[in-house]
Amino acid sequence: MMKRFNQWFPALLGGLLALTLITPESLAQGGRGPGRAIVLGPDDKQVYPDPPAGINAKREGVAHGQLEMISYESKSVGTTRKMNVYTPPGYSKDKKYPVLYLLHGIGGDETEWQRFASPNLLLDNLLADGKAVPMIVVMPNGRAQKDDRAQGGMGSAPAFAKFEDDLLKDVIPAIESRYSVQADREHRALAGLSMGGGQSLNFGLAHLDTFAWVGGFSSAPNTKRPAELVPDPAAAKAKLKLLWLSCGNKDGLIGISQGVHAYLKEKDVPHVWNVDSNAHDPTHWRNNLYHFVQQIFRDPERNGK
Ligand code: FER
Repeated sequence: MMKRFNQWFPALLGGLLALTLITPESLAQGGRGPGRAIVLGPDDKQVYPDPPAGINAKREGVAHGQLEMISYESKSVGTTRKMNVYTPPGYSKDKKYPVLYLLHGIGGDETEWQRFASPNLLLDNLLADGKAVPMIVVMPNGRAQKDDRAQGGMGSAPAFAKFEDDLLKDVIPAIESRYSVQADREHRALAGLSMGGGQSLNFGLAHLDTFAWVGGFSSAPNTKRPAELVPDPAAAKAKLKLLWLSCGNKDGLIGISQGVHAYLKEKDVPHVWNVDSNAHDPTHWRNNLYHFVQQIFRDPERNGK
C-alpha cells in the first residue's frame, strides 16, 4: 500500500499542481506555466524507446554495487545533511570514477530517486550488460534549508534555488574527498526530475566548467527562461557533451521543456529532446534515467546529443 502511494503520489501532486496553478500569472507567462493546455509540435517525439520491463529489478547472478547514506557538513546551509551514494560493483580506491549527481522533485528528498527508480539496481543491470560505464551516483537533498524534510510544497522553491551553493561548495567537495573520483567537468554529470530537472538545467548550464553532461526530466517552472539559461549558445555548444531534455506528452509542465528545446534549436545548440507518452510520473523519470546513464561518460568527442 505504502509503495503504491509512493508511486502515485508524485503523479497526483503533479496533476493537482497542474490543475490548481492556473493563475492569471501563469497564463501571462506566455505558455510556460503549468496551467497551459498541452499542445504538441512536430519535434515533440519519442527518440528513445520505452525500455524493456524489469530495468531496475534485482537480478540474481550479477554483481551488485553498494548504496550508502552518508552525512556531510554543509557550510552553506549550516547543518549536517544527508546524501545517498551508489558505488558500482568492485568499487576500488585504485580506480577513479566519474560521478552523476541526481536531483529529486518538490515532494522528495535524498531517498526519492531510490523509491522511483532504484538507480543502484538499474546501474547494476546496465553494467552487467556492458551498457554503461562504472560510475558513482550521488543523490543529495536539494532543499537547501535547515529543515530539509520533504514537505513545504511550493514554499520550499527558494531552498531549491539555494542548493546551487550547497552542491558546488559542499556536496561535490565532500564526494571528492571521500570517494575515488575523476574530478573534472568531463567526468561530472548533473540530472534530475521536475524541480531537480530545473535545478540541473539552471546549475549545469551556468557552470559549464563543472559539468559536461546535463539532463532535465520533466523540468519544473523553476527552470530559468531559455535566454537566461543559455546566454552564450556558442559556449554551450562547445562545452557540453550531452544535454538531455525530456518530458512526457501527458505532463502539464511540458511547455517549460518545449520552450528550452525551441531556443536551443534556434541557437543551434545540440541536445536530445525526448518526448515519451508518460505524464509527470516515475515511469518517465526511470525510463529517461535508463537512457541518460547509458550515454554519459562515454564518447569524449561527443557534442551535445
Ligand atoms: C510548479 C509546478 C510544479 C512549480 C514546481 C513544480 C515552482 C514541481 C513539481 C515537482 O517537482 O514534481 O508551478 O513551481
